[in-house]
Amino acid sequence: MKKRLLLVGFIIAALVSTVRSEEPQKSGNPLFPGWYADPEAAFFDNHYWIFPTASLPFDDQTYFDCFSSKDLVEWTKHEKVLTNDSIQWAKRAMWAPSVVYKDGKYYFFFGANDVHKGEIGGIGVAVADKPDGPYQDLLGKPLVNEIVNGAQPIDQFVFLDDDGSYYMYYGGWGHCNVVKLANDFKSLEPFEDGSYYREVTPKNYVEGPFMLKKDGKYYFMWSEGGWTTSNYCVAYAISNSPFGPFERIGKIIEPDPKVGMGAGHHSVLQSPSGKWYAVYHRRPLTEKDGNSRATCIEEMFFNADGTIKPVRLTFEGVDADPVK
Ligand code: FUB
Repeated sequence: MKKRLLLVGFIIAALVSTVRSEEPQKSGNPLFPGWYADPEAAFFDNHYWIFPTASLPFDDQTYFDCFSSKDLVEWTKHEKVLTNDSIQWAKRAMWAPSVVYKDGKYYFFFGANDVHKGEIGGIGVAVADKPDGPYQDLLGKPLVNEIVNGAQPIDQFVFLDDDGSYYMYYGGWGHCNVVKLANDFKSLEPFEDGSYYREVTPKNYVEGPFMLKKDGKYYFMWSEGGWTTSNYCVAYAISNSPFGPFERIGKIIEPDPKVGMGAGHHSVLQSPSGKWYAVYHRRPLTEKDGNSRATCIEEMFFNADGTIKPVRLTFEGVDADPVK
């Protein structure tokens, strides 16, 4: 009898472990430990990458860490890939990376100094040979220092259009501008009408712009609400042009009082397998401090008419999506 019970127990344990090993591995949320905000997701060198803000008091935000993964589940931390030791004019508040690969180099755009009128700061650009740096200042000064159309020069996102044009969307304080980048990223290029800055601010825009082109349409996304509050969220528009107009369709990332609050400042990534992911930060329900922001990921889905389904906030995150 005892032997039979042992045998049954053994069979059940074997079955449970088989079922478990067939369950897909999940990323979990947050994706990695530590307070990290404004995550920019990218795919470089056959790895997934996330470049976030170190979510600390402004005076302590003098460096960037980044993270890489082969499957969205296991993440490797790369420490201090860019620090203000190599950006002489950046003193504090280094925020919200946007990183692009071009002609064998990686270009790391960032905001610094929480700049106000008459001060030095704004959007800078650094360059490296590898995604994990070390990055060095490209210009020795900000690329955009001035406040134009009321937009604080922060939260830049660099977008490559199909015709080879690099556009940079940026702006805090409720205003968003788009500029065209010169081929070497060392200056701005004028638009056809001779202007350098076009305001493209959609309704309710606060900061954190992101652009995605899919099926010939321009999907423009941004954050609304206050980043230290619980109502922070992401909304979007679809346009036929990179310059808009961007008619607000609705929210796609919202806080969930059962999962996390202050969910915003996101980016979107399509994996080699074709899945779409929204990478964003949120404040765990246990936290009150504005800087307690953690980087999370969810799968993102489009409706048949091209609109985006609201993203569901989860603790499980996404299934493993391995790259070779
Ligand atoms: O992380 C610093 C600032 O918080 C960003 O620039 C804003 O978008 C907000 O997320």
